[in-house]
Amino acid sequence: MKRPLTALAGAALVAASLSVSAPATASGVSSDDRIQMQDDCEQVSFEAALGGGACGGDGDTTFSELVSSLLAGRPDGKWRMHSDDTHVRRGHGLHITNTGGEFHTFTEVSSFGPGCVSAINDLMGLSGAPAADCGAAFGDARTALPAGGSGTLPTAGMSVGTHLFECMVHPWMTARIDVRRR
Ligand SMILES: [Cu+2]
Repeated sequence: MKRPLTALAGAALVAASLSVSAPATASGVSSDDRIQMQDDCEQVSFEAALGGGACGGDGDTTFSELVSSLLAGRPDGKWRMHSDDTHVRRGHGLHITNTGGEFHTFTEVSSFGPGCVSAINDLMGLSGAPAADCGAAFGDARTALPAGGSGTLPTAGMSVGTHLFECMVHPWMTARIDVRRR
């Protein structure tokens, strides 16, 4: 477990550094469609494995339980993108809130694939290039969010049709959003 833990700690450091520049809360426009990035990290075990700041939530799933779920090929479903509605009217914003305890991203990808944390990819048996550019994904303050963070992704420039989004830390956290003309 040495190598995965080390790489995961690296991801936690990325998260910690990003939390310094946490984005401002969105304007709260009521027409925005809302998406929650959720997890269930248990703080003591996650921070023992990954370092302080890795889990700011009050979840119940221990670090080893999460790792076991990945190794078993059944990634824990409490790490997920939750949306009340999977379509958005073009022009409305996608209001994204990280209600979990870990750092997550809501990154558009052309197809679902590996994330940016090689240890997690390895645990899941994912190989190949990340599904999105990692620097851009982690650098987008609208969608790369520490625990409690929120941001708004505008849809005015998006094409009508289905768009795929993925957390570039936890690649099983995915969403399909249907952008509609009206
Ligand atoms: Cu995530």
